[in-house]
Amino acid sequence: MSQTLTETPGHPGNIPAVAAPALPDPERKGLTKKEIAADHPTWCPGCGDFSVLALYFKLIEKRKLWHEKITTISGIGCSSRFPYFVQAHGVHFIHGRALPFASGVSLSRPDLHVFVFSGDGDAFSIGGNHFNHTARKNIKLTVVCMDNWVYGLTKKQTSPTSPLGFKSKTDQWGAVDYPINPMKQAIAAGATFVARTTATNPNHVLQMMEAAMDHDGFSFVECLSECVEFYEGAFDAANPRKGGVFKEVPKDHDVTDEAAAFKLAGEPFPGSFGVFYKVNKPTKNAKEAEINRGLMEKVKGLKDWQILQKTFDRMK
Ligand SMILES: Cc1ncc(C[n+]2csc(CCOP(=O)(O)OP(=O)(O)O)c2C)c(N)n1
Ligand code: SF4
Ligand SMILES: [Mg+2]
Repeated sequence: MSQTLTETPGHPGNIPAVAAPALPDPERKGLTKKEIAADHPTWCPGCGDFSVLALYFKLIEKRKLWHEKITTISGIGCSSRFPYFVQAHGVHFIHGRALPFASGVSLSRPDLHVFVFSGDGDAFSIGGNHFNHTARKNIKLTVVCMDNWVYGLTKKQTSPTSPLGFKSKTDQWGAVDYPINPMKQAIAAGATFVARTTATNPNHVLQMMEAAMDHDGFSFVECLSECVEFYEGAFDAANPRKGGVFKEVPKDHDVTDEAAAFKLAGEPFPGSFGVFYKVNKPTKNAKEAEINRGLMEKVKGLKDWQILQKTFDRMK
């Protein structure tokens, strides 16, 4: 992966990062899978989501993310059941609204790793607006979209990523609406880290989640995750065990080149897997922290009630 990171024109580069990831403490043991697993997942046997959960546990184990340093947030959907199965802080929030909640957590707690697990419907249908705005604000958090090209939880409706012609309960004669391309959507919205993986390649999923977590900004990972119940075989063409092809992003791809990333995103299915786009840009977290530092400087030495009094005095 090319790592020629650039500063985006027009953005000052002097705003310090505020993200303070948990540092491994040699005195403290990392969590075991038994300690991280909260409940038995209620997904259908064979669902791709199992793999993503197992790899999240692996990531937590590998990076020694203790309970109090991670938060797992989701909306509603089969994929969004995720936080139930993780023994750490987490929220199974409203359908499509995981990102506003996660933004609040990220902005107020820079010491936490904030992960959002969503489905294609949750992220790009009802939550599409939030997706665009969270991305453009470059809020530090990681979104893993478990894309199965269908609404699984509600038993087979067309989703915004369902391909043309897909027969579902809402499109009995086949889908007629052009699908969203999550990778193009993320790049266009302003995400500063955009990657693609598939649940059938565990090492790659872990690699992408780890790289996303380490990115200081809004990171997005599209993870193909098969719904064996309502869209069986959807991703066979990307699975070498089913006669498909798993092709990694070319070694010479420049991850800072937006046009090149767009080109990769436009490849016909199964396309490429890996990091398509990654640039460094000041986060909203850093910018707000800077404003707060300036304001705190102005009221230095004052007690809380005196700060409040000043506010009331200004209103006179
Ligand atoms: C406000 C609201 N609207 C609609 C629903 C019904 N609903 C629940 S999950 C879902 C779609 C799930 O699809 P997706 O996000 O792709 O997740 P999957 O189940 O496929 O993992 C819908 C429409 C809801 N729970 N709340
Ligand atoms: S309905 Fe589909 S997405 Fe939901 S648990 Fe079953 S296989 Fe997974
Ligand atoms: Mg879905």
